Amino acid sequence: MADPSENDSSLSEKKGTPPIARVSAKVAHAVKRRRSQVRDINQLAKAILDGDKTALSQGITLLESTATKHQPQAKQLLEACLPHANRSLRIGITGVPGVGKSTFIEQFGMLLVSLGKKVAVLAVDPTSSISHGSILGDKTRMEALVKEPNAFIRPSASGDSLGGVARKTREAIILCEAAGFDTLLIETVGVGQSETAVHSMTDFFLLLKLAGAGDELQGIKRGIMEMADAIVINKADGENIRAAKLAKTEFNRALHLYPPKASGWSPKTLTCSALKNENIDAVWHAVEDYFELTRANGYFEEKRNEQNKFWLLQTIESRLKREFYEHPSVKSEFEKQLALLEAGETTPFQAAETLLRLRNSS
Ligand SMILES: Nc1nc2c(ncn2[C@@H]2O[C@H](COP(=O)(O)OP(=O)(O)OP(=O)(O)O)[C@@H](O)[C@H]2O)c(=O)[nH]1
Ligand SMILES: [Mg+2]
Repeated sequence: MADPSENDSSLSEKKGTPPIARVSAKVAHAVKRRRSQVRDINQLAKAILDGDKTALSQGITLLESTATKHQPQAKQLLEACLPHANRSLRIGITGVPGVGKSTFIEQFGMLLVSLGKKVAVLAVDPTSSISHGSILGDKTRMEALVKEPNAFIRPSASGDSLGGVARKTREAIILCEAAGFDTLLIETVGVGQSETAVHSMTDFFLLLKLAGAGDELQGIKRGIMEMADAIVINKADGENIRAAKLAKTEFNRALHLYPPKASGWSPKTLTCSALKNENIDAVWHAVEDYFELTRANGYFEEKRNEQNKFWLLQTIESRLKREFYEHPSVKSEFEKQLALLEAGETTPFQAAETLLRLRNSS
């Protein structure tokens, strides 16, 4: 006979009806909790699909959570939103600090909203774990956009690695699309590898530049020039107009030296003034032309497929890595192997082999 306390559960409360199965109170509690979580997540997903911005924020916060207990919920939310994703134009915007990204996004976003678009602004900023997200402080610089019902602005996820931050932004894209945002602006500051990460999750890559004193091409990373679908020289106003025009010519010339892009698109060079709200529409027209071309020639889909493949591999790699380092046997053996290595009693390869075998053995 089982311990009567085992029946002390909500599933066997009813007198007269025999319990279908004996369920311990602990298990019943866990089942109940899971059910309520499932319901909550379903509700959250539904609110997101209804375009509720508060729910969208909550959803992204859940995705960003590093707590183990949130992982299944985050996964469930993503799965609920995934069938409704993939429907937006994703535009990456990069440029060095001070180039005018926030000012530009404010104007560009407002233009898009006026054209009937629903605009979401996200960021990949590997430095944001220290500064708590540049967009957050920036919300003052996006005063009008912040107030727009058809705009959503989210500061960068924090994280200890660019890969982690980028993955979270990538997942936030899915939620924004499910919430009906059809134009996504993904900002990153031009440092480190973050441009590559943003490039791997966007359809169009826009590089904001400043006109200098004839040294426009100096200090610009070749890889970034190659990624750019448009180079926009900002702050083309006042005394700066002439220099901006010169810079435009110079960039244009430089771009012609690169081999043709797989997209069939020739990158455009433009000037604008985000501050004065001048020529912002020309930038949008270039983006529109790009989408028209790449949708017609199939490159749009091709690139998305490539990106999906990339993210599949990235996800597998990061999961395998985490599981490996969190494996109890690996954890306990790791320090020992390090000590052996330092003492010259093993080689890096041998130590790796030992640790990897531990992971496989269970
Ligand atoms: N003259 C002029 N100033 C501009 C223009 N766009 C931005 N600015 C000014 O440049 C400064 C930096 O602009 P931000 O929009 O904050 O630049 P950012 O690229 O977002 O900078 P970080 O967030 O630090 O990376 C601000 O003082 C803006 O007012 C422009 O088109 N013309
Ligand atoms: Mg900014």
